[in-house]
Amino acid sequence: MKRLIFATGNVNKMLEIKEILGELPVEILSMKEAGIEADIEENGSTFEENALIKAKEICKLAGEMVLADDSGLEIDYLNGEPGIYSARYMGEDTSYSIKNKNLMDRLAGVPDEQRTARFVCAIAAAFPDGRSFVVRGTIEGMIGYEERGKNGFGYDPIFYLPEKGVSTAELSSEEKNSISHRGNALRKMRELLEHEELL
Ligand code: ITT
Repeated sequence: MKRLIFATGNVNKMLEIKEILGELPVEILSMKEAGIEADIEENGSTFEENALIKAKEICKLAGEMVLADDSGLEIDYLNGEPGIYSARYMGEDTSYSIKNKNLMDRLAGVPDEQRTARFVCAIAAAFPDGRSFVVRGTIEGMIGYEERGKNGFGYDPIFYLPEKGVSTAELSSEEKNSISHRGNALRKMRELLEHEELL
């Protein structure tokens, strides 16, 4: 079976990725499982650039097909913050309960219609022959007034889906994957790879 290395150090992302790409006829490995250790500087200015940087650098080290995810939360009232800095917002080691509370504090008094936000996910693929591809998936929602739910990770407890009346941390992993930014981007990437006969 072909191998596919996913260039992420985020275990929660990796769980979602394995669930979504699970039925593909490839063996999906995390960097750790592939025995690759690297700390890549994400110095691009868009999600797409950062995903491509991660995929290409790990592809050079691995010598085989690599996929990478760069994702984050864009809050319209905060001009798109934390955006590509979502993991680094308030420091990588700061807990998400503190980050989530801080974002809700910055939106104190802001009415529902101005609390719009989206999760964005760029997925890049890089091949040893130099070819690369990148796709984007999004999910629209709003920032809530309290943390709700224990599933998911990161900013999920404050990201609400108004039409469902729940946060993405209240969804099961199947429900989240079927509508999420990462699910949407991974399904696009899967179609692209199948169409290009790269799997
Ligand atoms: P890798 O670079 O190793 O993949 P990372 O966690 O540093 O891991 P990113 O740079 O892509 O990944 O940052 C993504 C951050 O955006 C992530 O740490 C969360 O804070 C947030 N995020 C992305 N997808 C999310 C999701 O589905 N639910 C909640 N928060 C999410």
